[in-house]
Amino acid sequence: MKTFTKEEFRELLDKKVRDKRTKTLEETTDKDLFYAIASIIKDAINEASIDTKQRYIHDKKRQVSYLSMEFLIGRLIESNLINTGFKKVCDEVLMDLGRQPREVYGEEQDAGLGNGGLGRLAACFLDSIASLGYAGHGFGIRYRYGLFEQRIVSGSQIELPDNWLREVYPWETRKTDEAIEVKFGGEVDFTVEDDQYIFHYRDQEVVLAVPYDVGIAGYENDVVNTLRLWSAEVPENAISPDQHKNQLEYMQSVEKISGFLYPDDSTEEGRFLRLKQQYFLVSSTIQTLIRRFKTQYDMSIEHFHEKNVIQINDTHPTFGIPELMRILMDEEGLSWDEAWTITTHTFAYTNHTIMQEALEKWPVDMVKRVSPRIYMIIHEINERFCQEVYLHHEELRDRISELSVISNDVIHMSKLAIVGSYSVNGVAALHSDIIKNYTFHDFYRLTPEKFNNKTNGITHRRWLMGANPGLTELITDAIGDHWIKSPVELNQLLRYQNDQDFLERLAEVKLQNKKVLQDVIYKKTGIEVNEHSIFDVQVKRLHEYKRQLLNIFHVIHLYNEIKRNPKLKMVPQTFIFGAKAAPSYHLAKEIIRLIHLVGNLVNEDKDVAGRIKVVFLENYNVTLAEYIMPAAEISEQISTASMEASGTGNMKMMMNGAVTLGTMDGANVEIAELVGKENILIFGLSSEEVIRYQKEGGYQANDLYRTDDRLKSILDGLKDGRYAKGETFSDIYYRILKNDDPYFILKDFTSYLETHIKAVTLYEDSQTWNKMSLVNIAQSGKFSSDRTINEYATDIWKLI
Ligand code: GPQ
Repeated sequence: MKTFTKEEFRELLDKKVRDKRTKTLEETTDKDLFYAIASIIKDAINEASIDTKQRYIHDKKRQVSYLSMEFLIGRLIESNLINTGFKKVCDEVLMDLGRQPREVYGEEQDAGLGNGGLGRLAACFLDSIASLGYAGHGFGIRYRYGLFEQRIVSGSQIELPDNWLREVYPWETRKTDEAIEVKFGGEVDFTVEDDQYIFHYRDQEVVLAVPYDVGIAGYENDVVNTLRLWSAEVPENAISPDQHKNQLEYMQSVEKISGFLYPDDSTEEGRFLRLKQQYFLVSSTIQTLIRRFKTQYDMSIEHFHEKNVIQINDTHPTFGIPELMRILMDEEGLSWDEAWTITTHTFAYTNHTIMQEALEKWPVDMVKRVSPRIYMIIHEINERFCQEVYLHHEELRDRISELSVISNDVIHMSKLAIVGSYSVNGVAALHSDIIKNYTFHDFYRLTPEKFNNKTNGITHRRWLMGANPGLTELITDAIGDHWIKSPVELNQLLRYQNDQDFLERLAEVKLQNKKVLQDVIYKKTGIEVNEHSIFDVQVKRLHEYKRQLLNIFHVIHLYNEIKRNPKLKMVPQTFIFGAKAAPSYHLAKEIIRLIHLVGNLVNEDKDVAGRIKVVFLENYNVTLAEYIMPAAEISEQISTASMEASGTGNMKMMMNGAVTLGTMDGANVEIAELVGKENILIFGLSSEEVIRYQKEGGYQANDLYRTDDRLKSILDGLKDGRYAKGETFSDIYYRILKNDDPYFILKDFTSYLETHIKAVTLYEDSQTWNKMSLVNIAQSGKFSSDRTINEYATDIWKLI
């Protein structure tokens, strides 16, 4: 990558603002500067992207395609500045101009093309793939509207459309000449010629998939890979098929395919649209990969899998398996067996959940409507698979109905993904064990060699270097900058465990970051928080299994204690929440309302006198996370054990020096192993205990409600309106007492409480706490997504 002196960069910036914004530097707004800087970066990225691509073609590189319905990118400007090496000079030039770099970079709209962890993981992976120099590209959908913008009105969540493309998105390039036709619906029949089935397709709806490419720059290595986002358009000159009234309506119905991330799944129409999105992504992507293979590699199609691996991010892109079969057979003329060998050597599947209700299932009828040929192929895959089990795996004969991909006219996508892939991985050690021993145990018995673990990671370039420059500098001052290319070397920091001076500097960095967040909180909510209070943070999607309810129950308990004894001495604590609830998830929305109303009660009560405060930050997104993670002190990772596949917020906070207060779930288990039990706060049931209760029963929430006065008071308050000026929360109350507390909130309450008391005691001894914080940072190198991607590249993708 080019390097610039300050003078050169300033000159270039001057030229760009004149050229792109018809202004002089002096006249520019922050937005003008943002677009001018983005344009400078993009020129450099484009150059490097051309070189990277030519090198891959020349070397006939084996490439990985990461298929995901979600990429939760956030802003790109800072991470692009870091990776291209322009950050320092750009910051300096802006400051010379009397501008605040953070304000200028803040002009970028978040690209929120994902819901939460799964989508953010995909974005971190792209950063690591490029930074490690692997040939790998992302494929997703360019949703016109990303994850909704959350507003809170009288404590309740309201969703607004996320109009992220209102202005030009500076990082994308539209590639009309590489558009692909995706064909939906219609009918298929076949004729037999020379013992070969020939399939004939009729009356299909043709949709044009137009790619928008976003360059993904590696860290100071001149590598630029691509994230290709598909947009749905009406093909030129296409005329509305009969069922649509007019051309405008037809265009709108086509464009809907890339209209919204996660269309409403509470209606049949919304679910059908989601299915069309999935097929749209895989068909356009796989057609492209086949086309590239044929033009760029001098090999026959039988060798496709030697040069391509397709990683599917959860089951959402699983229709890629029958789609590749279809293209290989119907368009490339291969036999079933030839096509199956190639397909099952191409796909690798990552599972991200064991929650039964989240395992995708599609009704046969719906799949037939999207593509009858794809359904036919799935049916045939399953017939042959069941036959194989029957004939060659006698020990599993009585399990065939459980193994079958299709049952009761429903397609089980995880089963299809396992049958069609050569690798199946979970995202943390515990989760991968649960998959093998419980969720997919029958498949594990059948093909144990497919199953493996790849513990998640996060890019330390965004989550440490980008979000926490103060800590980055402190670390580099102490141990040099080797850790940037080799994050496990953060463990060199362990040398400073007992260095009082260093620990104080660490605490000072944290305090400064808390002040920055304090300011954000004040601007967004008007709440004044004490920067010396403990910043206790739970930020993640709102889900019952993540147990934000347990957290707010604890707050209610503290409030009750203060009311009972107004003189109670207490270390000040600020409980910070950020969470979006799925629009149709009623209970999740009720929990948001509860957090708000309890927050109002606590924050306004004179008796509390600032000892505890509750902050709910509206519209939690990647950018907000970049302010929160560096300021967190207690990282709440309190899912019901066995239910959080991995978690990645836990890693982000650990890397920024927070201490985890959590259950033995997901990647928390690995955090605990690394830092040792004196540097983490663990509570609650183990995953085995939870799984045993689920299977065998034996836990009754009502017993605890009756015998524990603290719980009785908290729960009764939900019904009598005492927290919320008469407003009640009966649905939450009944969920716990009538549905028998499916997430074990009451069961884990006491140990959660005790662990908080322990946390506060440790915090009061600042030397001890700072040391705990340091050990967490020092051991966080494992959770760089560079480690994760090296494992994928070696064990699954075979790129090296
Ligand atoms: N996850 Cl299946 C999502 O964010 N969305 C999903 O649809 C599914 C999983 C999360 C999972 O809950 C977290 O535990 C993981 O850390 C994350 O995926 C990335 O693997």
